Amino acid sequence: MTRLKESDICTINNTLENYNLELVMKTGHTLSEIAAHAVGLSPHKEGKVLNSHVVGVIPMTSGLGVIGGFSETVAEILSFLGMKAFVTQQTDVKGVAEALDRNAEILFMADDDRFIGLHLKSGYYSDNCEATGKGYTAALDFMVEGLEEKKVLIIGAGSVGCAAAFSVLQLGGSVHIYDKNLKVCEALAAEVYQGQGIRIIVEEDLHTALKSHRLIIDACPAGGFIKEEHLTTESYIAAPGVPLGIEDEAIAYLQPRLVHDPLQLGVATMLFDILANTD
Ligand code: 2YJ
Repeated sequence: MTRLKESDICTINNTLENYNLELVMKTGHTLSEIAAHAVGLSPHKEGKVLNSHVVGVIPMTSGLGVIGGFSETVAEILSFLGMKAFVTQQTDVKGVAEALDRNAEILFMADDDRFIGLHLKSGYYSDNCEATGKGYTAALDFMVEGLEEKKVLIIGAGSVGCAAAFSVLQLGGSVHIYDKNLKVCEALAAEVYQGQGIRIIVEEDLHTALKSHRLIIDACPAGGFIKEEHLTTESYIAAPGVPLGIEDEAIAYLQPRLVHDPLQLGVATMLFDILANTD
């Protein structure tokens, strides 16, 4: 899993409004609407669950430690979505206690392996990888006016890619998946077949797969492997992977049909996942 760097997230705070407008231009929907759709709420119903909650974001020092601006950026995204969000002064367990003392109803916290949002009263929690997979699938669904009966190439069969695969299936699309580790693709295909009786296609050659798909979810941490030769005016890419998997020369060409950010859509979907599953 990619560890975000300060440079990946340092501009988010000042660009949330612009990013929201960019999403509206590309998908027809706001950040809130995409996140709501990701968790199964119909478009424009997001206001129904969007009551302002007190959310504490707690910096975690374990492992590789605090990422400069990470907690602050998560809190900014949550505030942008209407929450009363704050970052605790204290870190780790002291930070949890501080958040409780300050009447937080929801906690957000991340170490090197997991990033969760926890609703204290119900015990319900949302995982960032799962939410990110759902959020980007919802963005792609809006970009192409529905994934039903459309085939989607998912690159990367980690937690984000697998969550995206289940979401694509739920929206009626068919899944083609590529991962340099063939075994993880085969494990996902077996799980889907056992659970749903649906066959997903495991792609064995990345170049061939890229050439033959127009709808792509790039959920892998490799940069720059999608080239202009793989793209047409019909290409749409939802790219949660950091760094972006598209080479610099191809980004301008694809820009109107590309959704990519390091944190916003994942955090927004975590929040809506919590709001949709708790009172
Ligand atoms: O509290 C802090 O500042 C740090 N402990 C944050 C660590 C953030 N975690 C990561 O970057 C993980 N690799 C997970 C990121 C998930 C983004 N999709």
